Amino acid sequence: MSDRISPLPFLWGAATSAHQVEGGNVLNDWHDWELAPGSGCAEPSGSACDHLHRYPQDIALLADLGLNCYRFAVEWSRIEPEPSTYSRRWLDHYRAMAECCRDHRLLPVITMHHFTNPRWLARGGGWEHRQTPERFARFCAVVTERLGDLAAVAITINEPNMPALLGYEEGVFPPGRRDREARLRVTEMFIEGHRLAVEAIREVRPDLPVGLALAMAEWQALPGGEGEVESVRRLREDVFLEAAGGDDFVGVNTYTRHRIGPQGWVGNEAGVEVTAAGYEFWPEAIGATLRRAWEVTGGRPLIVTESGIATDDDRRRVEYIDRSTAAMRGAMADGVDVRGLIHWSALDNFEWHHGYAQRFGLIAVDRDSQERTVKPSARHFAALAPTGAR
Ligand code: IFM
Repeated sequence: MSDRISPLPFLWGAATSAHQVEGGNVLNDWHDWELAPGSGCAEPSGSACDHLHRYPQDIALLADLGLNCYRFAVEWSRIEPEPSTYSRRWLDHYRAMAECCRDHRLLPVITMHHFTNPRWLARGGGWEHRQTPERFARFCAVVTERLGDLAAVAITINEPNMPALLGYEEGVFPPGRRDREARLRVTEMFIEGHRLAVEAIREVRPDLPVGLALAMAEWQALPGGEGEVESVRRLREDVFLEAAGGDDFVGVNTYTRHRIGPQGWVGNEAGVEVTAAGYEFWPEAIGATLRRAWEVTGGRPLIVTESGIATDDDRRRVEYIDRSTAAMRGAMADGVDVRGLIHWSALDNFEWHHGYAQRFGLIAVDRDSQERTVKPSARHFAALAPTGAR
């Protein structure tokens, strides 16, 4: 298999996704979901971080910190507002973002799909429709044709396991279904969409490293919970890791651990600190998830494509960064092939159905003025970059 990833330096950067930061993103299923009565969304995304207009400033801030990459997503619904009609204006916009990264010596890590779907696609059956994987691959080809020459890394689908679970079985993401069979079908469709997208991207740019980013947790079995861990992990993670075997890398998104007993998840452990996202402060999950991804994929190169913490106490973010970085380095010392660490998130942003209350950013964003303030944790994270990363 060709080694497309080794020419890159060790990636050290920060991430966002289109819908969470751009603002005015009104052509997709998430916009409709935010406004739907009974969806359970805390608030609409609205103008988000106005990154649509302020990306030059944001990219400059990340570059000034000394990071070497910026992971951002293109918004499918802007680029393909009607089936097979591709918007030159929006392709140019994302090309300009990638150019801006390059001008600032940041490598663009580009995500093709981060949770949102064009409205027309969602209304026509979304990821249950048999043509969706193919349509998605075509979209990826169009994006790669327009800006693939500037991209350093392409991520096909961010966390396909999350919309499958939260949108089709737990009903808190669009389309709000509670149907396990639908989740199983959609899981297969996401895997197919990823596979076709890898082929489509490689056809346009054969040397561009491409993979998916998976939401992973450290799963700990309590006595009697071993079988349950296997079964939960199978559908949530392993099927996707197995499907990623031929990719250039596997992206690991990792935040916390879950303890599992014979009846399933047992909740947070008393006495363990809980983050503003409601789960345990458990930075060491990064080591466990990297080892697991390494084992299941038979040793594919890995990139931590997301890791971070929701907190209003930036000192807790500093500790999270120190401990998670140490855990990642521990896995590397044991031979796990890790090629980068991308912090979630660059900016305080829209945290889906939870709204703006959970702040994951290295850079604070004032919700009224849109003023940016670099947090001490941002400088702390940047200072940990391996020598030669820039
Ligand atoms: O904000 C999300 C992101 O969109 C996907 N991964 C987890 C993050 C924090 O919850």
